[in-house]
Amino acid sequence: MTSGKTFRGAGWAVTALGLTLASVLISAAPASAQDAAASAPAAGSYTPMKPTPGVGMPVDGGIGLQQQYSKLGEYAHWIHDGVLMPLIALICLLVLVLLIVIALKFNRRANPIASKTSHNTILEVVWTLLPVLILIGIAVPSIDLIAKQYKPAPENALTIKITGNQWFWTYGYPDNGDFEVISNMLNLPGQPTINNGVREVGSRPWDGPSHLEVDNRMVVPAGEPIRLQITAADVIHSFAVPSLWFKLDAVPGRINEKVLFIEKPGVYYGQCSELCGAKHGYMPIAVEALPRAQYNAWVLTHPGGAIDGTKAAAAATGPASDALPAVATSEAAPTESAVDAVAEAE
Ligand SMILES: [Cu+2]
Repeated sequence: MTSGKTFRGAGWAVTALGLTLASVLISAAPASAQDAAASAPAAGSYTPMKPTPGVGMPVDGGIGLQQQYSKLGEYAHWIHDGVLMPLIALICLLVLVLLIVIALKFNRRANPIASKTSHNTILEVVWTLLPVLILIGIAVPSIDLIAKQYKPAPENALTIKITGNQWFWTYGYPDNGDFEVISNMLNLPGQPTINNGVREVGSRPWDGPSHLEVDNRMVVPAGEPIRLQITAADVIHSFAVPSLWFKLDAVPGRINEKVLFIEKPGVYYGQCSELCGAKHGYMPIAVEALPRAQYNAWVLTHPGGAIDGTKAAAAATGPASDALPAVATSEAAPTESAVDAVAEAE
């Protein structure tokens, strides 16, 4: 009994000494280091989002533009469907009616003696003015759209650097610790391998359509302007996502810049749209827009990933493998609750 008590007493003494030492060390540490420790973000987590069928992707039998998920896209969609198509349809109908009237009323049998009229002032004024007015009606919203498309991003916008390569995309995040994501098309079951070492489409619950889904998506925050800077490493490619009204050429030795604004979270698919070689048809684009908090968590899953200059504790000490940063996450089998959470978020 006595020895037990002594042992326990010694234990307390050691604990107390340890606590004292720790408090001395903490109080001796510089204040900034303490602040950094307190505000250091926890290690990130990420389960890829399951795309909604028909959203941000082509649909079977679709003939119009894809449903738009950006303000600019909605405006352009309205110009196309609300202004241009009705005008073209009306002009075509008018020409068709005139052709039918002429064919029936002024043929040799119905109208044996041809008119010798060569001038009609009112008619000439009308057929000159009417096309001018139509063209002005088209030019006003068109020029407005062009101006809006080239409006630069606000100063504090997140910058993402996109590089086209033969035949994959890389996405750099200079504002978030300058890590890079390499994005390859998933292989197609039962068909020749397109990308060695990349899994097959359909092997994960969040996989989207074949030919469009990739191993590592370009993840972005939704509801805020993003500055996309686009270039290429070898030949000219083109970064195009139809449902986000976004298409910009990726030219070697040159940086093209354009603002991307995605209204709501989701997965949006596109393809390289500049003939760039043998596997041009196999370098799709998958953009995953997440709420800011989830985007931040995704950033922190990457070694070197940082939010506002603060690196994640786990990520900073993680393996120094920048080549395929998201592989570990995407290869891990998702827990049931994680999949449910993604499903609920939709
Ligand atoms: Cu390409």
